[in-house]
Amino acid sequence: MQKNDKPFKSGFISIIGRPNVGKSTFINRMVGQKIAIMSDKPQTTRNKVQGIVTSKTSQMIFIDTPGVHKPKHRLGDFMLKVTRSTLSEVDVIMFMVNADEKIGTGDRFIMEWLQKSETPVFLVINKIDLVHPDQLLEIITTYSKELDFAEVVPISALNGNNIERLVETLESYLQEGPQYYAADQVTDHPERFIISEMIREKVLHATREEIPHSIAVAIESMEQDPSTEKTHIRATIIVERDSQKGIVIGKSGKLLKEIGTKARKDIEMLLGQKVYLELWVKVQKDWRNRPSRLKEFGFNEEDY
Ligand SMILES: Nc1nc2c(ncn2[C@@H]2O[C@H](COP(=O)(O)OP(=O)(O)OP(=O)(O)O)[C@@H](O)[C@H]2O)c(=O)[nH]1
Ligand SMILES: [Mg+2]
Repeated sequence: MQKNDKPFKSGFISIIGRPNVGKSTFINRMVGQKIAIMSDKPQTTRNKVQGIVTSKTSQMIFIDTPGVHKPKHRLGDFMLKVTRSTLSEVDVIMFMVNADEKIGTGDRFIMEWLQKSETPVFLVINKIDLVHPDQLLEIITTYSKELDFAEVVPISALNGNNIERLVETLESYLQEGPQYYAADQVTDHPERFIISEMIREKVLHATREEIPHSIAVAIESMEQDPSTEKTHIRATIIVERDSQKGIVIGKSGKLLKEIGTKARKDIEMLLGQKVYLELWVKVQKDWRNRPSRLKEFGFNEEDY
C-alpha cells in the first residue's frame, strides 16, 4: 500500500428489527444476489445470514437476523437468541423499522436491548416508497424519543432509494481492518443451506396460515450427473401434520410441482448450472419443539 492511500476499512453490521420490515430484502440488494429468502409472511428468516460487500476501500459484512417476535416454540426461542447474540459482536447496528407501520411493542423491546449497547445504532426507516415524505419527520421524532441514534437514514430496500447514502455513512463508522473474505465471496453460508432456503421460500410463497411456520427443508443429496451434466438435488420438505403434507403436495401433486419448478430456477441462477430437483414431503410431528430435530436442521442452541 502506498503512503498516501486511505487505509482499508472493514467491519460487521447487524440488521435487526421486527419481522417483515425488509431486512433480508436489504441484504440481498447490498450483495446484488439472493442469499437470504424473502416473503410477505413474518418470521421468514430463521438463522443469521452474512452478506459480504467488498469494494476497493472497504469490506462490509452485513448480518441478517430473524425478526424479533414473541417466541411460541423452541425454534422461536432459538431465533431470538441468534438475533440478540449478534449485537455484541458488531461495529454498527442497523435498527430497521417499517415507515408504513406504527411503532409497536416489538420495536420497544428491541430498543430496550439497544439502550444497553455501546455500539452505534442507526435508525433505518425502510419502505419510504409507501409513505408521503411529509410523514418522515413524525416517524423520526417518534423513534428518537426512545433512543439516541447515531444516524437516521430513510431508505427503500425494494427500489434502492437512498441506499448509497446509507452505505457511505456506514463506511464512515468502520475502523481500519483486514479483508476477512475474498472479494468475490457474497456469503459465509454453504450452498446447501441457501438451496434449502430457496425451496423453503417457494413453499412460503405458495401456502398460507400455519404452513409457512411449520416447515423445514433438508437437502438429502447433491450430485453431479455426468450423463446430463445436471446437478441432481434430492430434498425433503418437513411438515408437522399429515393434513399439511396434503396441502403442500396439492391436488395430484400440482402444488409441489409448482414449488419445485420455481425453486429450481432460483437454484440454477445460484449455481450457474442446470438442475434436476427431486422433492419429497415428510411428516415429523412437532419438530419445532424437538431439540434433536432442531439440531438436525441447523438450529444449534450450543452455537449461541
Ligand atoms: N414497498 C416496499 N416493500 C418492501 C421494502 N423492503 C421490503 N419490502 C417487502 O416487505 C416484505 C418483507 O421483506 P423481508 O425482506 O422478507 O423482511 P424481513 O425483515 O427479512 O422479515 P423476517 O425475515 O420475517 O424478519 C416483502 O414482501 C418485501 O418485498 C421496501 O422498501 N418497500
Ligand atoms: Mg428476513
